[in-house]
Order: sequence, then C-alpha cells, then structure tokens
Amino acid sequence: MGGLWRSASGRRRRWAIRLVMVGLLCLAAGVVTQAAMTAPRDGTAADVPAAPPRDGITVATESARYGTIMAWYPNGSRLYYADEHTKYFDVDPVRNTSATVEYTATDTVHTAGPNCRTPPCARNLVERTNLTTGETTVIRSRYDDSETAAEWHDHARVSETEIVVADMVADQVVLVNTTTGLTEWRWDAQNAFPVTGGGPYPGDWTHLNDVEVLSDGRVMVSLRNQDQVVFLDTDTGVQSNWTLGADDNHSILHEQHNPDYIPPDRGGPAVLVADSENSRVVEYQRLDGEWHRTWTWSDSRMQWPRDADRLPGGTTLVTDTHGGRVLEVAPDGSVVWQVDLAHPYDAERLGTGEGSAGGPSARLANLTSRGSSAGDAGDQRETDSSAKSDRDTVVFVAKLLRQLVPSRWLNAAYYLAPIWMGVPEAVAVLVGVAALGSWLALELRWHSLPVGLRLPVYWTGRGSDDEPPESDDHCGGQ
Ligand SMILES: [Ca+2]
Ligand SMILES: [Ca+2]
Ligand SMILES: [Ca+2]
Repeated sequence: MGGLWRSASGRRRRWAIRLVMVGLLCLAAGVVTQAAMTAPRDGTAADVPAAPPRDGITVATESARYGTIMAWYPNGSRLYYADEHTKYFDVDPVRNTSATVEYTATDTVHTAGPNCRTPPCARNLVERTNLTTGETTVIRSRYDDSETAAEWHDHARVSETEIVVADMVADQVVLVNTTTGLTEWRWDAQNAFPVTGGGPYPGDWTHLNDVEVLSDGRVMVSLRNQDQVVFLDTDTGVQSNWTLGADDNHSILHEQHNPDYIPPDRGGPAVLVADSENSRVVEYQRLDGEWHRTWTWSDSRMQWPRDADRLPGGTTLVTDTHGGRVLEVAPDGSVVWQVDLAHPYDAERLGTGEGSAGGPSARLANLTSRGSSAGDAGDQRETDSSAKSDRDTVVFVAKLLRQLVPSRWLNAAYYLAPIWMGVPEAVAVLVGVAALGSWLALELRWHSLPVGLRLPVYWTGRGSDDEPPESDDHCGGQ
C-alpha cells in the first residue's frame, strides 16, 4: 500500500515538473518569437521605423549586423537611407549646410572566402552626402590589409581641404590634405603608450575610435582599449595631466566611445562620453586640475551606449547600441524622444552643431543624474501589453544576469547574436535551453534509459523499466 502511494506521489511530482518545464519553454519561446517578429529590421529603406516628431532632422548610423545611415524629417518620416557600405560610423553635420553630412564607413573586402586571406581586406572611407538629394562624394579612401580592427570610426573636418582621421588600423591620428592626399601631421599612440597595455598588439591594441579638434587648437583622442581620453598639444604631444581615465580603472571609464569636449564658455571644461562597458553615459567636469564626474545617466534597458551629444536646450541625444535605440534625455532625466534601431552607432541632430558643439555642461544646465537601479521607468520598449508581463519577468532575470556576467562577455555575445537578440531574449534562450536540458535529463533518469548523462557517456547495463530510488541522484552527478 505504502509503495503504491509513493508511486502515485512520484508520478504526480513528475507531471508537476513536466508542467513547469513546459511553462518555462513557452515563456522563453514567447519572448523570442515576439522579439523576432517585432524587431526593427532596417534591411531596406522601407524598414526604417518612423520616429516621433522632434525639432530638427535626426541622423543615425549603424555598424555591424546591418550597416546603414538614415535620417528623419522633424515630423518623424524618413528623409534618407543608404546601406552601400558594410558599416557606418561617426557622422557629422557639414557647416553652413542644412542637410549635408560627412561620415566614416568601412567596406569589408573578402577576396578569398569568409576570412580575408588575400589582401586587401577592408576599404575605409570618408564620404559626404547631401541627405536631400542623395548626392554622395568620396572625400578620402584607403585599403587596408588587415581584417581585425581595420576600420576608421571617426574623422573631423579641420578646414575646407583638411580632415583628421582616427586611424584605428595604425593606432594613429592623421591630419590629411584631402586635395593632395598628403599627410600634414601625425600622432602615433606608440609615442605615449606601451604596447603591453590596452588590447592585444598588433590586432586591436588601442581601438582608437574618436578624434576631435578643440577650439583652443588641441586634439582630443579616445583610446578605447586603454580606457582613456587624451588631450594632445599638436607640438608636444600628450598633456598627461589632462588625461581622463586610466587603463583598466573601470570606475572612471570602461572602453568608452565618442567623447565630446564642452569648453569653459559653455560651462566646461567638461567631457561628455558614452561609458560603453559600464552601460552608462557620463560627464566629467574639470575642477582644480582634476576630473570629477558631474552627471550619469542609465536605465534598465541601456546596454553598450556609444554616443552622447549635449544639445543646446540641455537635452542629451544618446545611442544605446545593444539597448537597440536612439533616445533623447531631458534635463530632469526623463526620456523625451526615442526610436528603436537594431544596432545604432552615432546620432546627430542637425542644426544643433556637431556632437555637443551647441550644448551646455551638465553643471551649467543643472542636469539630473539617473542610475540603473531596479524599478526605474526607463524601459519603454515593452509597449505590447500581450507580451509585457512575460518580458518584465525576463527583464528582471536579465538584470540578475548582468550582475553575474562581465559586461565585455555580454556585449561580445550581443554583437554576434541575431538582430532581434537583446538582453531579455538572451536570458529567454538561456532559460529555454536549461529547461529543455534538465527535462531531458530527468526523463532519462525516470525511465532508467541505458544512456546516462555522465561525461563521458557511459553504458549502465540496466535497460529495465525499474524506477530508481528517489534519493538516487545519478543525473549528471558522479
Ligand atoms: Ca566626427
Ligand atoms: Ca558625441
Ligand atoms: Ca553624435
């Protein structure tokens, strides 16, 4: 009698476990299906999402997954779209024009299979496009024989005939005459940094991803893999007492993108920067010869931001790459404008100056900081009520995952993942796989199948329908 009762109880327990597993699989499948069906695709011009209305034309670029450049009219409809290049990076408005931009882009040139074995491997470009007419001119281009980090992520215009290029391939900043093609000035990161620091040399040592010529004549450079923004005197090189950040001191900056300098006449000296691997945008103010963090913004969705521009009214235009959006943050920290994009790199609001060129410092504008504490109202993507509760649950798990998995690993996984894969979707896939694996293991154990889950796979030799004792923990154990 006791044996029969235990047997019935065991069956009920099994069915309860099966129901839980089915529930977990349905939850995971629901999250993934919903994301795959509603993800921004922008594989063609028709897929560019409409943006909410906002004063001024907004331009955005995307790199990886899809390489695109697109622009919206102030009413939110599409003004421009192009995807001729593999990747598009930093975009700048051209002075004295209303809708003309310059940008850097990279074409991956695969001449021998999926990996480049026969150079050239990459073609880097600076181009100028009239967004209204679509007329595009190549300002400068160069082939490179490497495939790893063989990209130009930024350039800045110095005069009608001169640009500086952030040459990530050579770990150099180069001032080039665009008429003659001749190099007029060059700064090499090896002048000031050991090749033992930063990323692996020579593959992706500095990841030199941003350059800006300041109004006082200095040059500001972002060395992503050194976690530093450096200031160059064009005669003497690095002004080391101005350096923001330190290699591997991730409390200040962690593999940043797109620093913008705000000069004293707009409340600086300050640097507004996308602190990418810390999943936040930050501003540092220079006070008494030292940098002090005066503003921070993040929310539960933000993951690997790569641009922040302070606009004249004190709002901040942000690209949140793995959060999948371009957004505008008001001085009080609320999100006042947002458009979903698959993989944005840089955004510009035309008519406001290049980057943060028209905006005040956070200190001058008295901006409100915002952290990434649980329960904030930042995640505005979950607007589909049918999927909202499922996604809320997974977002909660996602936050937990962020605490456990180093951001670099997480961001590397997102970089390679399908276009619809965000934080919640990644968690859903992990939960689904874990549930399926556990369920299979349990069924094998319950049915005493001859194949166990020990590694290496072994032969039990039992092959009967006998149920093992409840306490017999063979599943995956030793
Ligand atoms: Ca630029
Ligand atoms: Ca910027
Ligand atoms: Ca920008």
